[in-house]
Amino acid sequence: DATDTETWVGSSLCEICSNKGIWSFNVNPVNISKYHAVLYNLPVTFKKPPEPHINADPKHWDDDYVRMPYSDKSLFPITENGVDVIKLRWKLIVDSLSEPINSGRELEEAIRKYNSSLPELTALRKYFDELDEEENECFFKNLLPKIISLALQLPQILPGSLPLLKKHCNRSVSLSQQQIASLLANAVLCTFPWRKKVANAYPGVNFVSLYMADKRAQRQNFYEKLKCIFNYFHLVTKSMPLGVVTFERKYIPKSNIPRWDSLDNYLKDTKVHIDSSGTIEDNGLGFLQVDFANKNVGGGVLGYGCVQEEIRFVICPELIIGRLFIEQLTDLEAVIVTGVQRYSKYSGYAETFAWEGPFYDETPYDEYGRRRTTVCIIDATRYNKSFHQFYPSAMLREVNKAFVGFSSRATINLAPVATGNWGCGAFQGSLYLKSLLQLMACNATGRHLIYYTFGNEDFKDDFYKMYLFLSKNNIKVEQLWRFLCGFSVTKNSENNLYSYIQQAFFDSKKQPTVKNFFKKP
Ligand code: AR6
Repeated sequence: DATDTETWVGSSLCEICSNKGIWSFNVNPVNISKYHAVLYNLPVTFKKPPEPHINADPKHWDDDYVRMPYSDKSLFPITENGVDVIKLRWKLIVDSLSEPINSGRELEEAIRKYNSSLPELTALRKYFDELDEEENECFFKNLLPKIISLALQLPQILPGSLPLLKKHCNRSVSLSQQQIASLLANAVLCTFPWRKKVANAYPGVNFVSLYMADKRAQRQNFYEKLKCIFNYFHLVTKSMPLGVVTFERKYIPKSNIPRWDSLDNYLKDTKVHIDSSGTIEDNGLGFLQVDFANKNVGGGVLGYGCVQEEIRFVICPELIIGRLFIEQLTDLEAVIVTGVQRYSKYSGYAETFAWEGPFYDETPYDEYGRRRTTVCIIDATRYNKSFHQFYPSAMLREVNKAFVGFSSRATINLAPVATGNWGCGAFQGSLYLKSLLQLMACNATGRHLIYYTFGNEDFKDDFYKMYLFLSKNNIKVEQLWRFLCGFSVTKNSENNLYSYIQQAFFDSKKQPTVKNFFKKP
């Protein structure tokens, strides 16, 4: 246990990492297959950005692949000299972005030339209005031309077919950081073709929704997000990162998920480290870092949100590109992203969030050329009425979701999970419940649990006391699950969950079990 001055309780990080060091954990390999599209040529050498992979029959306008803005099937109607004509949209994009652009207003005009019926891009204009002359000059003379050039090189940088990661399909995509940068440059310039209504299951990546924000109160968040994004482009256009990133969609059908009411693992076999200071991204180096996600990955990153997920996505903008090809998550699905880099420092949270300058990420690379940063995207459920989350079906949904996110094909030497108050902020879930469900999922997947309570000292102590109680009494997962289901019937306040579990355990010792009670003599 830690000394009095420490902010953590439980096992030390050294103990959890078995003293082998945090960079020793198993990683998922990059092996080209039907299920893993690798869009660059192997191996990654770090001498220059990986060469793009060219498909024999590239798909750039297809229902199973991302529709590329440069596809010759992408057409756009315009009126030229009073006549309606259909133009190649990519040509319009190239022409429009090749004209001089010196202000937010001109940038907006340029974007309008290849996007019909756009709303007013108020936030974008105001952002530049509020910068001083020197900052504006620096952006329009220096950075914007580089972003445009990166965007317009997309046909050369990413000539391959980029598959959509669709619902209920276990599939991975690996892209070079340069390919992601070029895609993101296109997203910032809003060049991606708009999808038909049926395809709304993809979150979407064009930045329009960020630019059009007009709620004054929240505009500050937009400015800070834009600073993070422009800082990313500043860094990557100065020195292009040479690594790669893998996005893996995971779906585990119910039949392959343990039955929680018969899982007889001891909870004490899972080690916990609970810290009231620190954050997942600052302190979770080498661990499986949970993103408190929305089923539309990235949540409100290109809109009004500015909590854990949105902040993570703007400081690590490579995550944002997932919105282009990751279909909305369903209950038994998660996404694992390996290799993203962090580019920005920040302070504050939600309305006080502020960009604090560039961040130089020194996370080492794995043998496949990815930073050893793994993000586990799992979306909790939003609850409007607290007691809804204690329905067994609701608890099952959450514990299964965490199980899908934490599970791995590897069985030994798995990184611990770095998580915290998942689903307990914007989504209003109960800390007491979600911590136990995450503990169960860690136990079932063979990972230890590192939990950041985000400043909550009382909860750090409460959760640890509960953990000690479960450990000392040799309580198994199945038993805990039954106590949780028992609690749901009492309709008790969530604050009483831990004391209820203790009482239920003592009662189970005293009384004959329900099964015996009903046995005929
Ligand atoms: N590290 C550790 N803990 C954190 C961190 C961090 N960096 N940031 C926040 N917390 P929330 P949710 C704690 O509300 O409830 C987004 O819009 C802090 O105590 O982001 O699952 C998504 O897109 C915070 O209150 O997650 C979804 O739409 C708590 O974690 C929705 O929010 C929960 O953070 C998800 O909401």
